[in-house]
Amino acid sequence: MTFRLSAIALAFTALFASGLPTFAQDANAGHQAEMVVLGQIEITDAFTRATLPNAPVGGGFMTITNKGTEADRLVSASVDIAKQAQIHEMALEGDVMKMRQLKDGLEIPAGETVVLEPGGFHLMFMGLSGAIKEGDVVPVMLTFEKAGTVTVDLVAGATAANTPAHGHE
Ligand SMILES: [Cu+2]
Repeated sequence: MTFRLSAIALAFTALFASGLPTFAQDANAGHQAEMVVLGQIEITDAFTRATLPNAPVGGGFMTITNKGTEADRLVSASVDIAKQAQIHEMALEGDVMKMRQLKDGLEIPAGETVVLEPGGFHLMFMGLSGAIKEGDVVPVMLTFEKAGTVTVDLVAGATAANTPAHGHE
């Protein structure tokens, strides 16, 4: 499949490209990501990616499961290393990959699992104060509408630009 991408979309794609199924495991190698439990919410496989020097943005990824019988919603996130953390989705519109902020947050339906991953839902750290280096641990504070607030450590894996060719060309 060929995607037509603008230069900006291409830069984001480099950061969030999918097609790296082993990445989450690699990111957590030697630092087994613990499950974070907050009420009925369970968070696993949290990771970020190293950024190139002077990169303006970084990404946050994780798996969120709602064990409860009522829907909850991830309404906001914050990190110390960036001016703000936004909740984004990335999706194909036609054959163009677009990303947009979810201003109302991200619903976690009752009894379901929502995955934040490269190429899909993600946290986006806007205005990084410095590069994220591989192996860094980036604490991110997440606020859910019902479950409340919790801090999750994101382990930084390699930057996408350093990984071997993947499925976007
Ligand atoms: Cu984004």
